Amino acid sequence: MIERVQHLWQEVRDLSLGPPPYIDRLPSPPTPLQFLRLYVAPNKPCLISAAVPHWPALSLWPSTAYLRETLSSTAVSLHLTPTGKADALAPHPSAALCFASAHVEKLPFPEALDLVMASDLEQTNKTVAYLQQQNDCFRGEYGPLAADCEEHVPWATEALGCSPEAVNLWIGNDLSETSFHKDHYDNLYVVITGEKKFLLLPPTDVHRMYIRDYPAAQYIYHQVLLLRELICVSSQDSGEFQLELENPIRNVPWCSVDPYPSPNEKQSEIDKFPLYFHGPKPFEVTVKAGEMLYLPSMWFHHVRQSPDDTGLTIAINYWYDMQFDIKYAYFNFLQSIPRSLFENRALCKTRNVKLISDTSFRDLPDGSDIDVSRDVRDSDDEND
Ligand SMILES: O=C(O)CCC(=O)C(=O)O
Repeated sequence: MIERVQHLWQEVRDLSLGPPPYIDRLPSPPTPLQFLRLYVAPNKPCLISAAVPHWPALSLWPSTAYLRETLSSTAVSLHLTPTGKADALAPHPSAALCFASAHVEKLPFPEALDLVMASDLEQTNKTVAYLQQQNDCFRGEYGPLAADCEEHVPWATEALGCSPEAVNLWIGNDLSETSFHKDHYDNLYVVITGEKKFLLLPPTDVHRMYIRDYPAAQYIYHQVLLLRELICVSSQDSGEFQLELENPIRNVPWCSVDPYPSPNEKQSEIDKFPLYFHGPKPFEVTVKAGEMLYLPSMWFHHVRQSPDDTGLTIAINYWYDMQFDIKYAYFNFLQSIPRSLFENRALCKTRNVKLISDTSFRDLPDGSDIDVSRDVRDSDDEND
């Protein structure tokens, strides 16, 4: 069985995706037809370079003064954690690992931004703040910024035949990280300032994510009122986080793999998750200011970020409802094959996993006149 599943991982790379870590790079937005044919239908990611040159956000948002003034009387949702990892696995005293969500606090934007910028993992009161809320927050909480971007991505809306279900804003810094997961949306992700680094695995690689059930928990931040003082007095004893399991217990199926384990945990993580660490490399892409990533539905993604000169990374993304079509049915079938059927053999076999074809570039389909190149800029060996 493992051989057949490995063959599947490889065949999608050979036939359609190309060799990791590269994805296609387009110099400018595709036409709706090109987008549909070359990327949506094959469920294949791409990076678009000059994606939104006309957006005022590109010149306005790198100024925190502009953001503070425009949102001076707006309340926004701030996610707080002691680690920078929300919606991620965390150790809990009464359960080995749980699925931990952030403490969410609604604050006036200028105070919330101060807390993002004051995020610190070095001090005794470790607190990381990330401005995000995946509930269409851009069109809700951030309404005063609406004129700085477009309401939708016109060529994507035409190709996909619907308007975005949600538009979300993300303001953070390098301390915030998003763990491996997948979404039931076609995602058009635009970075406005700073950079985002995505690791991507196609849905065919589902067994390599070691999805397991974890009990849901939430960080509770005590003495929240003192958060405001944290901005001014950084050494203030400002409270602490507790991780509370939901009662009654609710299990969340979540990816178990951390692709960047600490040096002293690296070997044990490799031993626990050999299908990930010994299988084909993930696709890697760094999305820079003004660029847009098309992240197809059901692709597993892990996200890290690095800030601009002001210390912030700002991004906006458009979630379009996915089609629950034959690909979804195939995915469910594949996922229903228990990993235990091949896991033990995989321990020894996967060390030899290698792509059959090592071609670095494949021809585009006949008749395509789209200007596309493989994105070689971001390859590195971090995941070796
Ligand atoms: O930017 C991030 O931190 C996460 C983005 C993400 O997971 C998404 O757009 O689905």
